[in-house]
Amino acid sequence: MHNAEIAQHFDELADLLEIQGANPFRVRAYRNAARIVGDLAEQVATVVGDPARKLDEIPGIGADLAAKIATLAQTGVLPQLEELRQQVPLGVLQMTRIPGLGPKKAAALHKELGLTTLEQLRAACEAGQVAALKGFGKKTQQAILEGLEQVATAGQRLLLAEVEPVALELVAALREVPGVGQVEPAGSFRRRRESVGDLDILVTADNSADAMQTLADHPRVTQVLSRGETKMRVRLKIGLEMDLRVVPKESYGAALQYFTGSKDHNIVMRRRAIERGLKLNEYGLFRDDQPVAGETEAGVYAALDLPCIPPELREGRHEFEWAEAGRLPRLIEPGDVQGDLHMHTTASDGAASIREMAEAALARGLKYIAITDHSQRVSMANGLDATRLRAHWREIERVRAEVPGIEIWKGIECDILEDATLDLADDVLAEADWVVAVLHYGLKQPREQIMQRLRNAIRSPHVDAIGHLTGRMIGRRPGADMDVEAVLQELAREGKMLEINAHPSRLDVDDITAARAKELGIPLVINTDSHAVTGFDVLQYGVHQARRAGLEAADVANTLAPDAFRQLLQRRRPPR
Ligand code: DGT
Ligand code: CA
Ligand code: CA
Repeated sequence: MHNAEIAQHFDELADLLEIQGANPFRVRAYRNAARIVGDLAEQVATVVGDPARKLDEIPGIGADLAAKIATLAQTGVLPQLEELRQQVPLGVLQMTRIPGLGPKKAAALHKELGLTTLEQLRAACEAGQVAALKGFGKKTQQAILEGLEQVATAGQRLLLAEVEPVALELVAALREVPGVGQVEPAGSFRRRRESVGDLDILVTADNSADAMQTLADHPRVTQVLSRGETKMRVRLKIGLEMDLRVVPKESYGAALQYFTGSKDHNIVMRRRAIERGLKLNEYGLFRDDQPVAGETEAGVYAALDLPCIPPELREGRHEFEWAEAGRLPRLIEPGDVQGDLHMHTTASDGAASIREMAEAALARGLKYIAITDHSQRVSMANGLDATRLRAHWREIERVRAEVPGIEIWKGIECDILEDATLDLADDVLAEADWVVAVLHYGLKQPREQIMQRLRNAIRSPHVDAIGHLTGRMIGRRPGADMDVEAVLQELAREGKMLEINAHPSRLDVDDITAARAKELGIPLVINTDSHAVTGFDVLQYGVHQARRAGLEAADVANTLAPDAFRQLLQRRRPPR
């Protein structure tokens, strides 16, 4: 069982417990467990199977959690979860997936109105029963109706990071099949979109039967939905469907190009072919039925007078215009990043000490980090008040001597409060090396209030950057309502930086906003928001998002060496 699946089990456990009104600390413990396991690079199931290893050696995993993980990995089930599933109707759990409807509200709907399915919920909304409930009202009822619509049409997209381990495993299995040549994931997965609607894998083989049989028999596959000569569709255990396409070697490049998409990108490709008297399809590029290109993807692009456009840019946005002008960006790569400016320690809700985080960052080749624990408002995460923060910073100064080779900056993730003030006083913030300001609470405030909060934060002389701007959770919760363009204008005017939070369920800001920020000359910073030493692994997802935005290393401030970054920061800071 993969980490992502184990994490899903713990998340469901937390949801179900919360619906039942369990102790919030217990609920939180499982949410943390889900995050810790989900963030791990190493597969915990492997550790379970290794007699020389112990699960509770992994930071953040205690004895109780270790036992549960072992049970899950060995038996595939968690008895406690099975029991809770019996007690809470599935429909009530599904209600918690509706944007704006958390476990508490879902529990109320169940308890007060006896609702057990989404259908019943819709009917109750339409009958006005939900609006009449205490704590709901007309607005909430309308929001639920819209949310129901969203859930129905959204299908089941999974996060890229959830799909990735399974995709790589399937690719590896297919590569083992005799007679199979190339194996490559295509579609949104290859374009590194933040979520994947279905997985597309392409293989070359003279004979498709063995590859198809391997997939049909694979433990990650639950059901074969259809099977033809060259195409097979299966359902994966993680709850996603997958297309396997088998193509001959001479069509590989054309097929890879075609099935990588996006559709919008391919429309332009086909038009370019027609303009040149050619025909482009998944079999190749043809002139009067004679192949002109098709074996390699680069060959297809070259025949259409284009450089091979990186998959992350193939969204039919600016990539052709850039390619035509010879201005395709040299996209940033994970190895370009030298610093990480958003992370937590045991001082707030992280699992590792300052020293452990610094050593882990150093081991990954980083040259500087900012420790940014939570500020006091986030009491659930043990946020720091001025006194604790100053003590924490003194501790950072002490640890600096213990971990040479990496700069450790005194930072803070400072909440922008609901009343648009900052969570810590100016004299405290003034002592920080790095302040990242964020919205955590009141994300549903009206747009004007959200804008007021952001404007105040950006205008504070002590704030260096805005972190996870919108507060969205991909597929689970929309971000705060804001005028993104006005926020960017404000950032540009005030000379502040903007974070691309690399956590796979945040990826905030998204690619479109990051691209616009680049146009406005706003320096971006890609941060992992690590809560454990393994949290650094998500950096790649932030880099993918940056690549989709067309960013080069020069657009991302934390690709700078420590001195250069510090200078940039000083230059941009207003006199205090
Ligand atoms: P997804 O699965 O929603 O995350 O997004 P994609 O881009 O992987 O979309 P998918 O799986 O429907 O199709 C894979 C690629 O196949 C798509 O990016 C472009 C290519 N394609 C080209 N023409 C068509 C078409 O007419 N229909 C479909 N379904 N795909 C097409
Ligand atoms: Ca797809
Ligand atoms: Ca597909």
